[in-house]
Order: sequence, then C-alpha cells, then structure tokens
Amino acid sequence: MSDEYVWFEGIPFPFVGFSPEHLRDIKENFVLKDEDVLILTFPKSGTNWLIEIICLIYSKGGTKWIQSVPIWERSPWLETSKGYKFLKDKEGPRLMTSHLPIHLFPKSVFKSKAKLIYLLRNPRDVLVSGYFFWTISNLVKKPESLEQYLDWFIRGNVAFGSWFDHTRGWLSMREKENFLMLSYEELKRLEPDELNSLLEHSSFQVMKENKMSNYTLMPSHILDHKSGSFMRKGISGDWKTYFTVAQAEVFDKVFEENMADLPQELFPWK
Ligand code: PPS
Repeated sequence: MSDEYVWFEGIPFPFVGFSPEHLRDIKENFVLKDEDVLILTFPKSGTNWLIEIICLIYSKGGTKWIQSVPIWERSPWLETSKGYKFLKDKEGPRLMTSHLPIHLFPKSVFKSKAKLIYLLRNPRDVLVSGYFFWTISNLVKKPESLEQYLDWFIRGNVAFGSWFDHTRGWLSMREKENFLMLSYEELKRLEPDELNSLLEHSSFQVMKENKMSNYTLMPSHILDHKSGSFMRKGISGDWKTYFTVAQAEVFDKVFEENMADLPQELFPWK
C-alpha cells in the first residue's frame, strides 16, 4: 500500500498534491495570524459545506463570491503544496481549511488566537462517504469493497490516518476559547424554517417585546423601568450621538495605549 500514498511521519496522504518537504515546512514554519479562521476536519466530515456557510457569512448572504471563485481557492487546503504556497504569502486575515491531524499541524497553533473550527461527523458516515469518494478519485489506493475500506479505516490506513486519533487530538483543544466544535449532525438539524425563526426571534424588535427576555420582569428596585429600558436602541455607533470631540480623543488615546499591540483586524467596528 505504501506506493499508493505519500507518507509523512506515519500518516498516509493522497499521492497527488502533497509532498513531505512541504508538510515538514508547514509543521515547522507556517505562522498562523490571530485574525485567521481555520476549518479543521477529518476528510468527508462536511468540510465543503462549512466552507460554503462561512463564505456566505463573510459575504453577508451575498452569492457573488461563492458563484465566481472555486471553493478550494476561497478556503485553500493548507497542507496541499498549492494551498501552502498561496497561503504563506497572503496578506491580511486568511480563511483556510485543513485535514491535518494536530501533531502535524503548524506548531504556531498552540500560541495563536486564530479561530479554529473543528467539524465532527459520525465516523460511520465519514467512512461510507470516504469509501464512495476514494472509489471515484485518482488520489489514493482505491478500495475494492466497503468491507475492505472498513478494515483500512479502523486501522487508520486511510488518507490522513486514524479518525480516532484525529478526533482525539483536535478535541484536546476544546477548552480553548478560540476553539469551536461543530458537528455535521447539528448543522443538518438546522432547517431553513428554524434559521428563519432564529433570525426573527433574536431581532432587536422581537426581543424588545418578549417580556421573558427584555428585563421588564426585573424588580423595579433593581431596574428603574420608568427612566429607561434595558432594550435601549440596539444599534452600532450610538456613541457618536453622545461623545464630545474631546471625549472621543481621550478614548482613542486610551484605546491605543491598551490595545495597539493586538492585530487591529480583531476589532470589527473600526
Ligand atoms: S472532503 O473531500 O474531505 O473535503 O469532503 P467533505 O466536504 O468533508 O465531505 C463531503 C461530504 O459532505 C457532504 N456535503 C453536504 N452535506 C449536507 N449539506 C451540504 N450542503 C453538503 N455539501 C457537501 C457530501 O455530500 C459528502 O457526504 P456524503 O455522505 O458522501 O454525501
């Protein structure tokens, strides 16, 4: 089987698009920026679905980007030689995807505040999806039967190695505040009707009218409801209505003194 994969540190990779030299360079030298967003998955977990969702969020629901740029250019795969070359020189915040197990991931991940999104999927479905995908691809050794693929999968002799090691490895990051775990199954449960309802009911106007959420139930000795409302305006930039020019300058200075060393892309209101 070894001639059907590119091997790096005991992990099999597809033999097209990957090289041990690049994989080593990525692990040792690729530096994550705090403003990067990374989609991390074992192959066939719904990676491309999540990329599409994130691209649509970036585009505020607009479809121009997803309909004009191939998905692998919108969120390149870090570990492919092509993706690596593109990403390492790209300026500004980067969106990228990776199937790498954590022990082969750039070491900078452990110090970085980059947003890490790990997408899980039931490994049985990952297995079936992988079986059909690798059968039609020319990237790895083709399985001859599901039974054979199941045997490879259980032993970790499939592209990117053991699902169990991959998942255990990445889940060790789950307590970190820049790590978000999602699952294919949860995404699947979000029906369009539910999403519409979520958007409607979390809107400012609807929350303002929901007495279970608008704090009008809070006793008046704690909140003086006659003088104002907890659900005040719910807009961005209202400070401009109230700050004088002098106050704005003082605040700018204090902000600069305290926050200048952080990547300014972290502050989306600028
Ligand atoms: S890859 O090759 O590792 O990047 O593949 P990946 O994108 O992780 O997984 C492919 C499976 O995801 C399914 N898929 C979707 N499911 C639901 N909704 C949407 N929009 C969607 N897009 C892709 C795709 O069909 C593969 O799963 P299976 O079970 O094979 O259908």
